[in-house]
Amino acid sequence: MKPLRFAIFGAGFWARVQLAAWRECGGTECVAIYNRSAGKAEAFARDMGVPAVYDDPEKLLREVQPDFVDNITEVGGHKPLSLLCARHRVPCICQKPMASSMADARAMVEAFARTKTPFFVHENFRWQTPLRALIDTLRAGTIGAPFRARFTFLSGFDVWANQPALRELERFILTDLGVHLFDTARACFGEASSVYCQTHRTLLPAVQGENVATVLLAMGQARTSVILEMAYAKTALEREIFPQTQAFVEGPLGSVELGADYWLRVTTKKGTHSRRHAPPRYAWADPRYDVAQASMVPCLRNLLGALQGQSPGETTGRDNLKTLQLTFAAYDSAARNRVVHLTI
Ligand code: 89V
Repeated sequence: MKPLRFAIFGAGFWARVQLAAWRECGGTECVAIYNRSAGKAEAFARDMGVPAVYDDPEKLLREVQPDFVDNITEVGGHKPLSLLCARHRVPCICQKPMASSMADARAMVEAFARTKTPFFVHENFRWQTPLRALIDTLRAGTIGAPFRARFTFLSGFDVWANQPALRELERFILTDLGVHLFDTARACFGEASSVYCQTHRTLLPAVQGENVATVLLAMGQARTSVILEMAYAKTALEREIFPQTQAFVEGPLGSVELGADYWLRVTTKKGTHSRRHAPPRYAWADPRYDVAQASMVPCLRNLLGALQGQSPGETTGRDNLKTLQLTFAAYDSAARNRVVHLTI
């Protein structure tokens, strides 16, 4: 099969590793880069071996006619650049979070639907090696229909060093990290029928948005009680394990624990079975972001299969509306200190 020719929008921290992950997958060729600052795009093209540089995205689409675009800009670029792709009928993968409001996200999904153009969201947590092992274990029914689950992501890691724009976001942890956990919980348990959330801002004035959030959801047919704990905070932690998620899921037939260092422990009446699900180590990945950056490879493989028409993509724009709906419902709940009910 001929490699798909694609263009990257955005030349920041994630764009560099994402291009390396595309090359790891094979089957594509990056033919152009757009960034609103031409200097940054030129440096990217030089360092990463990309042949064409643009500071005008429309000109790129007209001249290069890529098979698809990977939109790896900050959230402010997601809506205008995705809509531009839809207008040109160029399939697009948009970085998470898809949009900063539900109305924007719906407008984006509808624009691609109207033009019958594929649209996906790059949502990679559900592709992390240990989280995929957890999802597979739950889907296999090993512990029965779970009645309760807890996902924990607590870290003092300086995420702002590589992504300074995150400091200015009015809404921070639920849109940057929460979307990943909502999406993973959906992959594990199905759709949510209610959300309750509390947030804290403990890093003001350096970080504008909420950096601590606790969410309680009722999910799926079993109305599983799902607790999401997240913090980028100066909590004194005995052990920093960024960017690992820990989880504990209870069901009528047993429990599954995802602990530090990728250990999955499945306990049933037969006893406890422990297995380590470490991510592959890639030379191009920043070791401090190991499990997160390694997950881009299976995530992109899944989206590439969909772009080639070979298999369904898991994280379509339309599917991702449900992840965003939870995210915005959580903000709504936190603002009004009330449970928000959703129709599944
Ligand atoms: O994907 C992300 O949003 C990254 C993380 C380290 C959480 O994976 O910031």
